[in-house]
Amino acid sequence: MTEAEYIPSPAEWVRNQVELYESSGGREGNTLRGLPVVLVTHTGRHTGATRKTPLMRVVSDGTYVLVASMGGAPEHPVWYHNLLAHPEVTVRDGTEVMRGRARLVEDSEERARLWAAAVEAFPPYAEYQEKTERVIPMFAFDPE
Ligand code: F42
Repeated sequence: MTEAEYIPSPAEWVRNQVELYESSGGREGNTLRGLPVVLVTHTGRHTGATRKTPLMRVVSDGTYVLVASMGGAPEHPVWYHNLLAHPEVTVRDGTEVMRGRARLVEDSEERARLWAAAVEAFPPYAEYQEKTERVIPMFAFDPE
């Protein structure tokens, strides 16, 4: 099977973070505002291309939580739609690379628990939720 083409993010700061994170094998470029970041590699729902998205590292009882906050923007980030269409993703956490499925968190109790973990890991998520009318979606990722 041939590998899908990789299309870097159009946002320069994001593209640079992905490049540094990967080229250093996860040893550099792995934080934002001093807090840890993971790198999610996924598939574009229309292009089928490989996409790479850095997100804050949120882990609750071994489950990674992927928070589609996009700074409290009014629309969901594009990667949210990609993950719904193609849930098979890779998560890089520093030097560790894990494959698995991203599952949208829908259960309200689970959501409350994982949201609390997310805000604890990265407090600005709470401000982002206040800034937007959408309910910020989250995916749960359990490594295979
Ligand atoms: N974003 C978050 O939402 N949560 C975080 O915790 C977070 C942390 C973070 C840490 C470091 C960092 O560098 C960035 C961080 N970001 C975080 C920003 C995040 O990495 C994304 O840049 C942001 O969420 C926006 O995601 P996006 O998927 O909307 O990205 C835009 C800029 C983008 O790449 N758009 C592409 C484009 O060309 O416009 C779309 C690419 C794409 O996936 N296309 C699809 C395809 O088929 O290939 C089709 C899209 C469609 O449905 O039409």
